[in-house]
Formats: sequence, C-alpha cells, structure tokens
Amino acid sequence: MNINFKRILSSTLAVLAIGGGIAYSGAEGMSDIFDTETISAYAAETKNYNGLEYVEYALDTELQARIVGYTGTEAVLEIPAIIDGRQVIIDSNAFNGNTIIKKVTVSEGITHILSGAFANCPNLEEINVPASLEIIMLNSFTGSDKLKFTGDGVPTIVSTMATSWCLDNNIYSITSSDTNLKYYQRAVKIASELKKDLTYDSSAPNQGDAASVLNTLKATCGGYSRVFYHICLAAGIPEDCIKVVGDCHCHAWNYINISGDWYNVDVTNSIYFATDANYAKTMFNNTNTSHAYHTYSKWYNIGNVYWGDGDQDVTLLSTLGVSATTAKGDVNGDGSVNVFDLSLLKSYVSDTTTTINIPAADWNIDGNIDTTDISELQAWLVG
Ligand SMILES: [Ca+2]
Ligand SMILES: [Ca+2]
Repeated sequence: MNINFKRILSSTLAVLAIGGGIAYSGAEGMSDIFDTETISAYAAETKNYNGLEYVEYALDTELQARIVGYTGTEAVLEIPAIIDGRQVIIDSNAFNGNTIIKKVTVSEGITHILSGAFANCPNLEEINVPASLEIIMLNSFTGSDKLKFTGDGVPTIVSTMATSWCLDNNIYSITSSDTNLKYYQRAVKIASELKKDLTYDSSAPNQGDAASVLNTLKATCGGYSRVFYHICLAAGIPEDCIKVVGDCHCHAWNYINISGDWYNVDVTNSIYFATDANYAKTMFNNTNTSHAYHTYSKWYNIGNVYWGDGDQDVTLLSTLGVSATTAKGDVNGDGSVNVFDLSLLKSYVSDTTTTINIPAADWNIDGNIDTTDISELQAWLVG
C-alpha cells in the first residue's frame, strides 16, 4: 500500500518538475488524476495481463489499470486501452530500460504516457500512438534513440514537446505590442537556441522526423526544418506564416513571413532571415554543378511536416508569392539599401511606432533593433 502511494506521489512531483504542470495539452485533467486525495481505492498487489504488470486504481468513478512494468518476451506488442474493465494508463517508467521491445502499438482510447514510460529502450524502433493521446511527459521516451513515432497521436507528441522546448527556452517571455516584432524576436531566439540544442547526425535513425528529433535532438536538414516549423507554431507564430521548404530532396529549410515579406531561415546552416536573392547568393553558387538543384524554380513547399521519409504532397513554392526583392538593410522595403534606410532606422529606434521592415532593420540578427544596427548599417554604407 505504501509503495503505491509513493508511486502516485513521485508522479505528482514529476509533473510539477516539468514546466510547472502548465501548457501541456490536457494539463487540467492532469492535476485531477494525480491528486492523491481523490483516489478512493486501489489494490495493493501487482497483477499481470499478457506480461503487462499493472496495479488497479479507482479515480472517482473511473477504474484504472496502471501499467507499471513488462515481464513479457514479445518484441512486438499492443497495449490495450481496457484491461479487466479498467481504463489503461501507461504509468511512470513502465517500460524504462526494456531491451526486448521493438514495436509497440498504443491502442486508441489510451490518453496517458507518463514520465520515463518508454525511456532507455535501445531496441525500440517504433511506437504507434493513438489520436486519443492527451498527455506525455518531456522525458517519456528519452534515451530511446532508434524510436520513430507513427500514428494519429504524432501531432500531440510533437506539439507537447515543442511547447516544453519553448518553456525551457523562455520563448513565451518575449512579448511586444508589435505582433510582427514579437514573432520576429521569437523566431530569432528559436533559430539560435535550436542550433545549439541539435546535433547534426546523418547516421541517426529518423533524423528527418519532427517527433524523433525533438526526442533525440539528433537531426539532418529535414529534422532541423520540421522542428523549427513546429516550435514556431508552439510559439504562437501563425501556421500560414511558416513553411518547410526543400529543393528536390537535396536540402530543406524554412520560410517565415514577417511584416508581409517571406524570409529564408536555414537553421542547419545558421543562415537566418535572408531573402531569396541574398540566400541564394550566400548559399548556392549555381555555377557549381553540385548545386544544380538549388535554383528558385526548383524550390518547393514540403507538405509533409512530420516525417522525413519522402516529401510527397509538394506544392510549388511560387504559390506562396515569395518575394526576392527585399534585402537585409532595406529598412523601407524599396528594393535598395541606402541612406534613406539608415534615416528610417534612426527614426524607428527613437520612436518604435515608425513602420519598418523588421528583419531587414535588425542588421546583426540579434532580435533587437537598436543603436548597434544603426552604427553597423552606417559603417557598411560608408564602406
Ligand atoms: Ca531601401
Ligand atoms: Ca540588432
């Protein structure tokens, strides 16, 4: 009895330790489930169902079967949503450290995968998660580096992890009455912090998948761009202002719309907020045959923003109306960079209600538009 109480308590503490128990989807229900006062009865013993060890709980009127371990020998298994008439909860560390399981299907109807549940499973290659999934913990899958997420619950996995990442990196602390500036500053911070967090690893399984990369932090360009996309969404940037784009399977990066103009954000290569023109100039020399794909006419909007196994469902980037005319330093957006831009930049720094092209004004791309940008733009103009 005492053991079970400790289990509940440790789960409660784990919830509190991660993000303060806020901002997770379904977080309101979480406090109810972990409120030890509301649990009216539970069995003291551990039961077994096809190798799934579980303990019985009653939460108000709901009878629960909380999976706490696995003694089975099957590498491929399906976890049912109901055991002995009870709602299944995949409890903390249920499969932690298991070396046998290879593929797990979490049945439709299951809502919780708790702390460390599938952590440190070196041979776990796939987990199929259901649309009913509401709650995971940030460390539910940590250390399972071969893991690929499939199924209708993937959006929940991705959005939950992306939200947690934003909390960890204080993205939500960036506020501004100017919405465009707020989105820009959040995007700058996401790009720079993500670059530090992710490791480029072309040998990592699933390095192009959003959920897998958020779990392992190992990625190639597809993973960098998909993760940047989902974190931007979690940061509040509107879906129609952020894109994953590619160039016919050679490279992937992002487009983001700030103040009405589209910019390239290439986290993989640390090239942020370039226009088509200066991105191409920086990245791709089209006289180099190895970059034959990197021409505007072959840039695509990638429809599949979750998985890296092919970018079917592509639409031509030209449908986005991407402009190649605006350049870094073109504060007034007239297509050239000159003293009029410097003058407008000075006006903005003294009066931030002045209308400007925000990414173009942040000359040094640090997320702030200030006297440093004035002095550096002035120095560049003087030559
Ligand atoms: Ca200008
Ligand atoms: Ca700046």
